[in-house]
Amino acid sequence: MKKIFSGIQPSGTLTLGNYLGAMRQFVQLQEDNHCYFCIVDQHAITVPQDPKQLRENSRSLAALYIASGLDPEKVTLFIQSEVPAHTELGWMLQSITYMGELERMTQFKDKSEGRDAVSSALFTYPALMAADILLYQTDIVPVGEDQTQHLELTRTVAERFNNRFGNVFVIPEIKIPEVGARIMSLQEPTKKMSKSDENTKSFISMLDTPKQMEKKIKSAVTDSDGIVKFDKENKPGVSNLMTIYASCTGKTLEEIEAEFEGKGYGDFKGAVANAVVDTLEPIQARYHELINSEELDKILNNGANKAAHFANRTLTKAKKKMGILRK
Ligand code: ATP
Ligand code: LTN
Repeated sequence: MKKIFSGIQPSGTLTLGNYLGAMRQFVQLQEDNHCYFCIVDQHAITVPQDPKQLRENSRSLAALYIASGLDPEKVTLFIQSEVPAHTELGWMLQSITYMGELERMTQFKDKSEGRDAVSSALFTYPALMAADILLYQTDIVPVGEDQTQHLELTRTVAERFNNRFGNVFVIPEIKIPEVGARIMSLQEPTKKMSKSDENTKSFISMLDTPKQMEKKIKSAVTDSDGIVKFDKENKPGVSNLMTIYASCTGKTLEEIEAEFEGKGYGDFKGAVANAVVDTLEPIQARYHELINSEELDKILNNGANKAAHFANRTLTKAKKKMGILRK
């Protein structure tokens, strides 16, 4: 069995992008792998968060993981801050990660742009992400395409540690879905759909009502051609809606082009909206059953205990090699 690790930030309600790019892969992987899925609240606080909202978002994210089909008997689901090994190893890895490497991270550049005060944690964020992954001797990290650069850095840092201090870490591989690895904003289709976007019309939240979803898709930016054709360069808006439709229905891009030949964007958008609602509605129903249940707390407590047990073993090995344990 392979080890799988992935994390999602509780920085808002998950979007359709998070679901199609990341979460949906998790559900498939749980069947024949050892899976660890984490709510990375310490990554979320690298930009300002309202404390009450953050607590709610973490709980809501846990409920969404389960509602999307993760079986708590099969996977270990936990909150990052409840397993202190993450920040401990994160600090150790910061000491072998270089400023130049962190300066090249595009997520840091995007998130720091235009802010007056940028936290030092936002800058060192990738070292904590590397710790998340490496603590579990992870073989595969399922993520959306935007995380490729962070994964490369994780591999570099793991190799550097192993070479300098002796073999401790498995070098992980990235896994990106074939369709849906990068869902774009509905309002600016050259930018990725993001849950922390100020313009709520730019994303579909996994908890939007069917009416809201329909409204957002109907007002998605397209072009004036009126032709449903996949062309990312010249028709980014239509291509994004086609990707969403393909991901939700399993149809190929060619099948979609044929289906809407001679029809306008009105029909097309209506079909996309129906497909999205059909995908998210069953998840929402399970979510509402779970969100206030004690079962959710039990799952998270159990998850943190299981994760800590495994993580501490790797942490101790790494500390010994680095010379920061007395014996
Ligand atoms: P934020 O907007 O707060 O930065 P985010 O939604 O971009 O958050 P995360 O919560 O950290 O990012 O992402 C969780 C997972 O969802 C990651 O694997 C990421 O690659 C994936 N993901 C995020 N946005 C998209 C998207 N637009 N399309 C596909 N996958 C995505
Ligand atoms: N950096 C990721 C979130 C994240 C993550 C991880 C993903 C933190 N730790 C470990 C995979 C594995 C993001 O911004 N989407």
